[in-house]
Amino acid sequence: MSQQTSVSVEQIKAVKQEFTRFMMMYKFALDEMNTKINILQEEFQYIHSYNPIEHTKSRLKSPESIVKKLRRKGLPLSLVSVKDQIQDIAGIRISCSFISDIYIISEMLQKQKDITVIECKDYIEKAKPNGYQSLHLILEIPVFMSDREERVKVEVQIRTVAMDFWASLEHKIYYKYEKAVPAHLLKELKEAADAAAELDQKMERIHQEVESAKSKEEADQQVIYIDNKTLELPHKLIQAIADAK
Ligand code: 0O2
Repeated sequence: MSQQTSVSVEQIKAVKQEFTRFMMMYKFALDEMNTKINILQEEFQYIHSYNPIEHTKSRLKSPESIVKKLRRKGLPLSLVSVKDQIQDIAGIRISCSFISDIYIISEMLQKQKDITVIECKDYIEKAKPNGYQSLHLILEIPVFMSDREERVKVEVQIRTVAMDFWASLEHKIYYKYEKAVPAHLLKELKEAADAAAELDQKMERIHQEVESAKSKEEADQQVIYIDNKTLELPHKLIQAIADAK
């Protein structure tokens, strides 16, 4: 059944237009941030010969979720309060293989000149009581549109595949039980989070050992890899560049 409304067709049209423009700003911010992440990923692959990012997922918060969040926080229903108070309209989740990659990616993003770091929450250093682990950044980037420049916030969540696996299951359970999760499941979830954290630490140790062996091997090979091509570096060139430093 459609809701009774005193809003005219013209008003609805105008609001739709305004809201679309508003959300487009966040869509462009996501596009920009995704481009930044792709560049970092590709550059990292060349330098370290492995891909630090398993996958990324981005989303715009739905109008319904925006309204729910405003209500939950007791904020007025207006675009101004959305822009000022809701930090995750645009969200990107980056899944990495190893814990060290999370901090490398985070550093690389935070160092970029056009990015302002609004907030950094480290739930890896200090997990939430339920076991949730992730690194959360609220970053602000400029978005250039035809008639104006806007500074737009993007929430970037960086975590390992194991942390992501756990968080997805916990999220599903939380919603299935409408936030009243039985105590035995909470306990099992916490144990699963501890097991995931232990696995991440073990994988990190193995990764560090393999990386240090790889870097010794690579120093002996006089080649570089660009655009999937192997290019031989003449010894004379290596010598000259090394001497010039
Ligand atoms: P959704 O549907 O994923 O977007 P905020 O409410 O964002 O203003 P808060 O709660 O201090 O402030 O932010 P925090 O701690 O940085 O968490 C924000 C997001 O992290 C959440 O967004 C979740 O995506 C994720 N998150 C945080 N804690 C947990 C957790 O215990 N389990 C899982 N599975 N995810 C978590 P939303 O808006 O709550 O939900």
